[in-house]
Amino acid sequence: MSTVSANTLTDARNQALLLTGAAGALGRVLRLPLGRLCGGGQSYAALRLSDRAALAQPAGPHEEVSPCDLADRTAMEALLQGVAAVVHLGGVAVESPFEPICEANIRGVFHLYEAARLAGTRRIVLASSNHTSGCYEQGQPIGPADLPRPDGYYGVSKLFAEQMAQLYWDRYGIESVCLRLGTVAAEPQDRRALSTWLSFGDLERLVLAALSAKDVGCLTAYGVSANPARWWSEAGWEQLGYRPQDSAEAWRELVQQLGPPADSPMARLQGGSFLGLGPFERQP
Ligand code: 15L
Repeated sequence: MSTVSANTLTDARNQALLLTGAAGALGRVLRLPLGRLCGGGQSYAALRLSDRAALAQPAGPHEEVSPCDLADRTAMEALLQGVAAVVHLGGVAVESPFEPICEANIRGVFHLYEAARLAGTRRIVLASSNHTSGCYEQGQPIGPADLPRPDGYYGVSKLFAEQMAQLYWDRYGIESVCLRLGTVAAEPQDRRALSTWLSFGDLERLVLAALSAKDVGCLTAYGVSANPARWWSEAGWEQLGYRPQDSAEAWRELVQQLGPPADSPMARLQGGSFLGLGPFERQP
């Protein structure tokens, strides 16, 4: 597949970096660091912020606010115009009934990749999730090459997104980095998070690495801090240049007793509390 030429790199400086889900918890963390890549001769001309919900802060210098519903194909095509790269955080972020997941995470990702293809967007950094493999036992080491074992519709939708990323790389040369994020939070809150925690600082390092690494093609990596108790492999980190700097271990004494009862699937399986959600459909 083609690599980015010097010409197209020049073009990126006249184009926008798009952040979807900008009003959400992760969007609020990433807005500032992504903004530093934009304007004043930086990598991109502007940071385009998009969400269905209103943003807490109005647009600053080199920021554009473009509200958009992922389920609206026409609006998505307009949103991607002039966009060189995307950090896609938008969509449903928790286990939910199928219909809203279908609209935002399945139809929405189709709209995103189609709009990116039409606009000539070159790279998408996708917030995938550890819930693609949430039915593995806690403690079992796994990596992106292992068989997916989603723990719900949300996990399935993230696997759909990862496969769309592969398809649009293989067929159309759009690069993607699919980040199977762990528990992004200011601090670990329970025993599971001693393994799954991704600090805000490491999230920032990971996303910036995923945007700037050369020739990634289509790459999937887990997103987790340097927790000694983590279950997920480092596969892909070297290629991205991601080196986590934080560790959940400092919170062990405080949180190791916190969590669901030991005999429940929520304590046994990697997906944690998501295993306690659903089925949402009619009972037999
Ligand atoms: C996720 O993918 C979710 O978006 C987030 O709400 C957390 O539940 C996180 O995973 C996690 O597994 O802790």
